[in-house]
Amino acid sequence: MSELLCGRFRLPLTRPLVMGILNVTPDSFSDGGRFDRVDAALERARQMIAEGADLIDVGGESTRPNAPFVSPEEELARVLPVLPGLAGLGVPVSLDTRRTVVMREALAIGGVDLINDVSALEDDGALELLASANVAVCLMHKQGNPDTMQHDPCYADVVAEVGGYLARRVALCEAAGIARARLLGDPGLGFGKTLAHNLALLKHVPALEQAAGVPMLIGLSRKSMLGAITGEAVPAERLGASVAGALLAAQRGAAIVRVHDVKATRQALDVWRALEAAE
Ligand code: 7PJ
Repeated sequence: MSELLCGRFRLPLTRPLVMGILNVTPDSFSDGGRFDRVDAALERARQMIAEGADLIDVGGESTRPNAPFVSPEEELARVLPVLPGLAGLGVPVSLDTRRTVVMREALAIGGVDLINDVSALEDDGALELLASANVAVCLMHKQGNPDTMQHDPCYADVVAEVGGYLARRVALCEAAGIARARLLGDPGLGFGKTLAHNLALLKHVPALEQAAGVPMLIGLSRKSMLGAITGEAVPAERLGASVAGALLAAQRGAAIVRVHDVKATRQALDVWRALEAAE
C-alpha cells in the first residue's frame, strides 16, 4: 500500500485526497489588521477541514500568470503568523512557496508537513535544506516564470518533456537525501502551457506518474484552462468545471487534488468511490 511520509503524518494514498487552498494574500481576506487576517485564515481552514479537506495548502505569494511581485519579507509576513494555528488543526499543513528563505523560516517555526514548490526546489539551497527536514515535497513543473510563462509555451511532446523533468527532479532529490516516499510530482497545469498542453497532461496522468515514479498532485481548480473550455470568465464561477476536472484527475490516478471548493469536490469523489465499491 502506497503512503506518503508527510511531516508529522503518514498519509495513506488508497483514495484520492483533497488539498484545500488557503491563500493568505491581501486580496483574499478582509483587511482589518493582522489579527483579523490570521483569524479569518484559520476560520477558512477549519471550514475546509469540516468540508472534508485532507490537507491545507497555505500560500502567501500568488504565482498565477502576471501576478505582482511579492518580496520574501512580505511573503513571510503573510504566512508565518498563520502557521502555529494551522498546525493545531489535525491535518497536514502544506506550504506553497518557491523560496528557500521562506521554507527555512517556516520549518523553524514548525508545524509544516509538506513543501509545495512550483519551482520543484530549483531555488538555491532548497534541496539541501529539505534533505535535512522531515517534510514531504511536491515537485511541480513549470515552463518559464509566472510573469511571462503564458506568452508562447512550446513543447515537442509535452507529456514526455514534463514526465522527464519530474523524473530528473525526483532523482536529484533522492541523490540529495530526500526519500522517494516523501515526494509528489505535479505537471503544473497552467504554468507555461496552452489549453492543448494542459489537456494532454491531464489525460496522461498515469504516464506522468510512471515517468516520475512518485504519486501525482493535480491542481486545476478555477484555472483559466477551465475558462477557455467553458467560456466562463469569472474564476469563482467555474465550480462545475473545477469539480469535473478534479474528478477526472482522480479517476486517472491523481493521489491528491488541490482545490478551492472542498465540499463540492469531496461530494463528487464520494460518489465515484461509492460506484467503484458497488457490485
Ligand atoms: C498550483 C500550485 C498547482 C501545485 C498554484 C492557482 C495558481 N501548486 N500552486 N500545483 N497552482 N502543486 O491555484 O490557480 O497546480 S497557484
